[in-house]
Amino acid sequence: MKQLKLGLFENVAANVGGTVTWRHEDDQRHRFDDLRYWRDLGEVLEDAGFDFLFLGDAWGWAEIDGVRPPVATQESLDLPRLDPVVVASALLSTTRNLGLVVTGSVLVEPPYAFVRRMATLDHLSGGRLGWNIVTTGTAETAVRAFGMDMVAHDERYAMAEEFLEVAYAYWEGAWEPDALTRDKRGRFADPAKVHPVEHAGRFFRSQGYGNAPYSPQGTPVLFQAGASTAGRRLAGRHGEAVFIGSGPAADLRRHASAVRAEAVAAGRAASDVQVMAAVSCVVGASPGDARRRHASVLRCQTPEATVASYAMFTGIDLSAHPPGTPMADLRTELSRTQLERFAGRTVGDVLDAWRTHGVGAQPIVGTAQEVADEICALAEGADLDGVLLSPVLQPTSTLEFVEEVLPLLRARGVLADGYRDGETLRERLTGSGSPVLPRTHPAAAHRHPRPGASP
Ligand code: FMN
Repeated sequence: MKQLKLGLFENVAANVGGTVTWRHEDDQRHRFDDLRYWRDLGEVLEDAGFDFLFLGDAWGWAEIDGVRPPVATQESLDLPRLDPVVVASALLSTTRNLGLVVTGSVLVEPPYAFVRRMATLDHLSGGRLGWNIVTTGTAETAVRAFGMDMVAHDERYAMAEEFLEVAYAYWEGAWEPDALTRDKRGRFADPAKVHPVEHAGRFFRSQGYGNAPYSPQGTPVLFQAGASTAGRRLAGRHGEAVFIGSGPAADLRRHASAVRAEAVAAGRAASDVQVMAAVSCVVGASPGDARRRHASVLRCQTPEATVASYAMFTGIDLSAHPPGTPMADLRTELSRTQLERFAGRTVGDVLDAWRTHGVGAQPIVGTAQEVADEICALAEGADLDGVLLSPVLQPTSTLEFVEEVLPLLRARGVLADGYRDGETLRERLTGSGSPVLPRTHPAAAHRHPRPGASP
């Protein structure tokens, strides 16, 4: 069995992934705005040898037919939420090895400012930055806040393609890696190695010089999680670590090979994409103890919060449809994944499933041994390169995993014993031996001298 990469999924908010857990006595996410909470979590992850902390993000909020349901605020389903980039920066000085992966939307902000922010984090972290490219789950409300018109689902992916072109032009092409000489008796930078960027496309225009010089990884490690046809295409073309959500191993295996096939179709190697799935667990001293603990989490959910939470991701009010309605009858321009993953099921089934795990993975509930067995079976069955732990309760579930499950996975050789060789997140995650993207990646076409150009 492959040795798995390990990340942790979190959001800078009081709840994560569409379920309500902040009320639970063992949950600390209500401290999402407390620096100490984040630093403690970063230390736990670094000590345990996690490859990265992944901070999800969204800009929008829940609405049902244009009205924000009070339950969304009462239960903190969506807001308040803080900026993951700032939280990641706060962890730079308290971690040395942990990768920091931040979510950034291609929909609401033009590339130029975003590119500098990412490069800054990559410089200051010594090449530990990853970017989770999202077209934005809660697009319909987010665009209003930014004074924009709604962009349809597949158009958002076309925007993502173009956003990436602009970003690569600045990250890879604006400053050559050796442009800065910092020679006190000579020059600071070599003008021959600093290039203007010209981009005029359908969605973005940008002309100028890059603010930030070439960073340790050039382009941050590219994470992606889109599950629709357009999403998989983007993942296959650009993604280096791709999340394929959760579900039965056979479904995940199909999804994983579809993403790898997209990579090959784009001229990359199947192994250029690390395919990862989300896992969640509730660990108990016995199976009965684990079930009791899981029941205590489920008691925090209410039917109103479940309906509002599903609407937040899809814009669909499930309470307006009889429970027997096939999900295939419903449509969305928001997250298609959250509709398509329930193909063949009814509205009633989905309300039930959403109450137990929201957008995330159905938790594995059992003893540490059982959880380790299931993770191994899933990873092997789906041919995964890694897993993204989505803790049910924070930090309780993370600590349980670290103390009880991690040693079992290490003993089986499924997880590396500490950090892998390499200074940068890319080297550790991909094992490529290089901190920058390979020549087969579309970003590399923006480097100087341009491939095929005379020297
Ligand atoms: N979408 C976001 O807008 N923000 C996130 O932080 C985010 N994190 C995700 C993490 C994981 C593990 C997964 C599986 C998905 C995540 N998504 C997030 C959703 C995807 O980026 C994508 O928008 C969603 O799967 C819908 O895909 P589609 O538009 O291709 O249907």
